[in-house]
Amino acid sequence: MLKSFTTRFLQLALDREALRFGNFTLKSGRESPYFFNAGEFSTGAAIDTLSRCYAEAIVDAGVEFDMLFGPAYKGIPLATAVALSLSRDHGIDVPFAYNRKEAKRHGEGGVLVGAPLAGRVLIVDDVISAGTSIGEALDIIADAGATATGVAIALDRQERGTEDERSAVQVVESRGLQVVSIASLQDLIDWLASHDRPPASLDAVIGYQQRYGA
Ligand code: OMP
Repeated sequence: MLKSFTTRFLQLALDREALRFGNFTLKSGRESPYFFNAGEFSTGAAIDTLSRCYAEAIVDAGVEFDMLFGPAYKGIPLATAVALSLSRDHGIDVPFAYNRKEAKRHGEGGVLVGAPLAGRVLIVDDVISAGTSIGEALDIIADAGATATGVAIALDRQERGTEDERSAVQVVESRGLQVVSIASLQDLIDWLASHDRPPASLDAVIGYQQRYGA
């Protein structure tokens, strides 16, 4: 049974064309029949619904954290909006921070913006495929002397790492971090299959899961 935040998120992703079907080359070099682009949640209403789904998934998972961190670039609006939703909808008011990709040499300087990184940090990002992006965020948090406690993502593509049989999420979990996702590839497949007329792309997505799924 899919959770309400999962189906609301998948419907929104489809409506906004944040979820597309076709032929896409991923960061890992794999050819994928689907692609998730969190940059398409680019209206007030869309980011409102999306951040509510993140906040519900985080609360549902019971993950414990002291603050949020949004890795540049896509994690920045996500962490900001999720902090807002956690406070407004769940009474959980936590600080948030994010990084710059280029260190600033004037003014306040540095690569970190927002609250000081401290305590248990929950990373908010868009998607995990093979897991390279998340490693950079873990390094930033460790360098600041804080502890990464988990990662909240919209979509877990549930793919094997390029050098590992386990999924990237499983590798992250083996490092002691809790991973919270609004939806997984399996959720996407189940949800598409539950439609009266499943899209033709469903077969290609299942084929991709068989080939690269963890
Ligand atoms: P990994 O670093 O391999 O986990 O891939 C995560 C990154 O891949 C994301 O931060 C995106 O830059 C990109 N990506 C998507 O945004 N959506 C997808 O559906 C797939 C990818 C990807 O290239 O794997």
